[in-house]
Amino acid sequence: SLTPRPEDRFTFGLWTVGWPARDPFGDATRPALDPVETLHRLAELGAYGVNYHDDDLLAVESDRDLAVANFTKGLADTGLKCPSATTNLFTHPVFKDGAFTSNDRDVRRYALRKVKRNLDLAAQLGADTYICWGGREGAESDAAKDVRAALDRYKEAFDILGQYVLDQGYDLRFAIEPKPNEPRGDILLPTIGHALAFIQELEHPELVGLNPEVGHEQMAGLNFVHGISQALWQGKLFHIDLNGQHGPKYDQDLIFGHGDVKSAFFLVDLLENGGYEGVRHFDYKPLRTEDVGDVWDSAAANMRTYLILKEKSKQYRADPEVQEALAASRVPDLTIPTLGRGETLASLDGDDFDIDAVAARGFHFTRLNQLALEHLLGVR
Ligand code: GLT
Ligand code: MN
Ligand code: MN
Ligand code: MN
Repeated sequence: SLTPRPEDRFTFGLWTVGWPARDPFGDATRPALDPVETLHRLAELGAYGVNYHDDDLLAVESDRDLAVANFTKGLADTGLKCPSATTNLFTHPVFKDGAFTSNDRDVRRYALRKVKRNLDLAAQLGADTYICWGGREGAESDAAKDVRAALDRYKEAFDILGQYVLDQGYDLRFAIEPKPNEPRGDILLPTIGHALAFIQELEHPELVGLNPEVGHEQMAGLNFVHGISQALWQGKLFHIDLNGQHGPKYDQDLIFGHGDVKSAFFLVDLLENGGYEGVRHFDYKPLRTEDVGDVWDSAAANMRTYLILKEKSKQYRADPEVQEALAASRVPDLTIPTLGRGETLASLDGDDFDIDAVAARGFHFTRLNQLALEHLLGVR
């Protein structure tokens, strides 16, 4: 069915629907949303949960304890869950040169303190994933940042915070969210690949994985489905930010599927069949042109699009012609180990191989791609 239900495990950041649409060139076009109202609206739409930045909770109530109490009551009243949380380490001017990697040591110390406080809150709200988007960790000039020192400090931060989580006995894992640029000219850990390599250098690599965002990899010109495949292969897909983007330009945060829809199709196919067990999280922005009512249409559109693509993926896989085309393209053959049981490299010496005949064999990928497209376009 195309009606979202909590079992579908769709979640939204409070800052997504709550974005008042202030951009670098213009003022807000919508009022700030009360997080508690957001909970009720999303629950009505069939969502499973929300996540938040510490500062989002304070959008309309500046007393932190009261804001948290209201939010906790809102979760209980609506039955929504809060599976992940994060700290805002980018809005306040103090973070203008980054947080964990600011050249200013006082800022680095403050950032750790702010995160520690929010790890406590995340644990209290029952979150199991702590997202770390280091949007301000970076530079505009190579003269400004000793990147190797910055990576030392980045590692230091995760080592300290990881140890804190272990010492407190919290059931929390960290998920790093890569992004190549914006707001910094160049951001550290710019892609899935950079972040995966970084994690291996940490004291507790098992506590740290990824929260890749569709648009962020596409801003770097990278194939998101390939990136997610590798994150899954390395056991590091802890969370995902679904949205849309049209190629390398500013971060568009479009509704899921409103960017590269073919990539979105193969992404849903992968998430549904590739062993991903986390929530289906949307990190998008309702267009600045939209009014307060349109915001909820846009939230619903994300979930509906996901469910449509899930349906399409099932039909695609169930189509006998697709199965035949996959076999003709030898897609399933790639799962067969290259050497047989008991074989060694030396076993290959005796292989009889007509290189010209094999080179002449086509892979028939065109047919396969066209079949996928036709399923997506609804003509099959
Ligand atoms: C910020 C960013 C998003 C991240 C958020 C999580 S922060 O809103 O633009 O991509 O997912 O920290
Ligand atoms: Mn984004
Ligand atoms: Mn964003
Ligand atoms: Mn994101």
